[in-house]
Amino acid sequence: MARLLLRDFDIRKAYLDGHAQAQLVDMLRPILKSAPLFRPTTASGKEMSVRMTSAGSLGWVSDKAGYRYQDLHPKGMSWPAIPDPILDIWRDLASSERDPDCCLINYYGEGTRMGLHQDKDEADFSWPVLSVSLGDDALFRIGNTTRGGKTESIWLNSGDVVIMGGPARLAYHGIDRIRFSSSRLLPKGGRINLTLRVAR
Ligand code: MD3
Ligand code: FE
Repeated sequence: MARLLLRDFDIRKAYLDGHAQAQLVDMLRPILKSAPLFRPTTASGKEMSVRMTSAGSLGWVSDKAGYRYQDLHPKGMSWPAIPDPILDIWRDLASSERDPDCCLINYYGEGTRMGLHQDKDEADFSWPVLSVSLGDDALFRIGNTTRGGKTESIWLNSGDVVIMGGPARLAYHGIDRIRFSSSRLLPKGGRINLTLRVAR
């Protein structure tokens, strides 16, 4: 397992082996069944290309009323619990003090991207955010804590885990593109990204 530091982003290449990745995907199936993926709209009314849902006591939603964490899925059901093997990754790499209250699940189909943005909807930025990549390769772009300036890009592969703490926590970041069908982990292709967060 290689460890890479890029602008305070702590990247663990191949933290999860193939077996562990397949196990995580199996655990996500019932979650996606009880809390289906939805396509969020921005406050300006545009649909995002990524589809998402959450596990945990809180989930992230976005609609005409804005971005926020809330305790119910847009369709009204509670979010499913975060499976223990996912919490174990957080406890190993992010914090043994406190568990995350949100596991955001992003799904990238063919052609999906996520523009450069900051994650600022959480109450306390001193908690890190942890990301787990599953499925197709993704070109991840890292910027600065203010808009503009030079950026750096790195390919994230299935099984990679990234920890964003300290100065990286408020850095602009995004996904420029995925290499659709580059992985065989997900039968229909695409990429799942899990982000674990302390939202409140
Ligand atoms: C840096 N997700 O869900 S993961 C997001 O691959 C998000 O789905 C991307 O950006 C994805 O908000 C990137 C890496 C990541 C996640 C959260 C961060 C980087 C971050 C929070 C703060 C700083
Ligand atoms: Fe983000």
